[in-house]
Amino acid sequence: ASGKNVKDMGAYKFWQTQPVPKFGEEGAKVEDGPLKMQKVEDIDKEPQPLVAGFEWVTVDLMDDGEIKEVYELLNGHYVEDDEAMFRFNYIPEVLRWAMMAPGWQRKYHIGVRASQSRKLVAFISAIPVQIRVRDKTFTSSEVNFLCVHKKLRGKRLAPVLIKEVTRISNLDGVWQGLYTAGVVLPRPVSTSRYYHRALNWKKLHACGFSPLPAGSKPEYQVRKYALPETTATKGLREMQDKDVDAVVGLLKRYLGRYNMAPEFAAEEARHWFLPKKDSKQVIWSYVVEDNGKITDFFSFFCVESSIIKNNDVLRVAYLFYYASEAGLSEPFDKPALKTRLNALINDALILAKRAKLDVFNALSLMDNALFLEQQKFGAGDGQLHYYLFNYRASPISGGVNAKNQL
Ligand code: NHW
Repeated sequence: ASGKNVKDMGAYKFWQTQPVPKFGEEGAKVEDGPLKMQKVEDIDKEPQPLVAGFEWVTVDLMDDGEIKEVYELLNGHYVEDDEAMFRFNYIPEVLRWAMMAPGWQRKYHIGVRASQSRKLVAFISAIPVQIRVRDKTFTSSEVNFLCVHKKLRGKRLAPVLIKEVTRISNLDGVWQGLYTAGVVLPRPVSTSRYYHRALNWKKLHACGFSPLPAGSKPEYQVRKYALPETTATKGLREMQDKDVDAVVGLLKRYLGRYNMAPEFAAEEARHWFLPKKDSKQVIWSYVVEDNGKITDFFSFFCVESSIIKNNDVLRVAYLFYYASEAGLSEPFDKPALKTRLNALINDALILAKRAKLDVFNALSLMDNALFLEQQKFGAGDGQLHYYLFNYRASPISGGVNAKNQL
């Protein structure tokens, strides 16, 4: 999470020109809403020109050769940890899942090529999402995979890419953006911390991810993180296509407890949660069925990280969405939700281990504070900041941002 940790807007030459809230205004009592209003007819019809020798392209992610080029750019140049030990390794299956969600359009898979060599040297993408902030729901472009080749860093290409994805969105009548980053920019709407739970402690230790705590021994650590072979929750099974509507309904009610959340249409839930059986598994989703009723749901996905020093990969599970009737009782029953989430997440850990994943990550958001410690997650160094573009919203607690007091 490098970058300027200063809260001086003048330090942000690009961001100070953009419709984003400024530091220092956090406490001001203002209504949530757009910062800048524009009309489609006032938006440039053409992209900003690039410096000589480079040209804009759109990338065809259906094409195996082109997706491989995006894969290779990100594999060599995308996000690393502070010590440059690990770098995300987004395999094509994950890239397609992330960038070809319902509503995707090729024009949002924006690349920059070197004119002569045709090499892909920069990339940015977006997909449309429905996002609810408090009681308002709006369409926004969720921007991801911004990447500039290491040799072209520091040349102000990132702002040009960001302006291009903004222009394409605006021409579609989309005026808001949503994105996350490890770096501090003006100005997060919410901030979360990463937590990690070892599944394969030996491998995590060998690659330098998990240190041996002072006074401990490797065998103690292995024992600490041991998990049963089989899950414990009665009625737990893989989510199937027939569960989509029930999951959407349950999620809508459960996510209603938070100040900021996506709204999933059935077709989106199908895309995000049901594994594709014909390619490498990216997403795992489970439901609990009790007398024909879906009472609980959880999901996790896998993104590999390259271990830079030895050409191996870590298979990292990320907790995705979950929901439980236990959080929806009136009045709210916090101990009941805590017990239920611990049971569900313990089962998620068992299933992730069975899928040969090495570590399970979760953020300090949703109701995760109710299980992180008990399930032996440890706080990481990384933070994840959530941002909205052209939308002012008073800050949303990143810890546990449920409306119920937890
Ligand atoms: S966050 C991951 C971003 N990617 C990486 O970290 C990969 C490794 N790094 C790189 O490739 C998930 C480069 O370092 C990048 C910057 C490309 C990051 N977000 O070209 P210059 C996402 O993909 C600002 C936003 O010289 P560079 C979300 C920086 O503060 N801005 O830098 C992406 C400075 O501006 P300032 C970032 O190192 C969301 C300017 O870039 C940023 O060669 C995008 C410097 O540019 C970041 N992660 O390239 C926003 N990192 O004001 C979408 C740096 O300080 C907004 N910067 O002078 C919404 C648009 C849609 C709106 C719809 C209406």
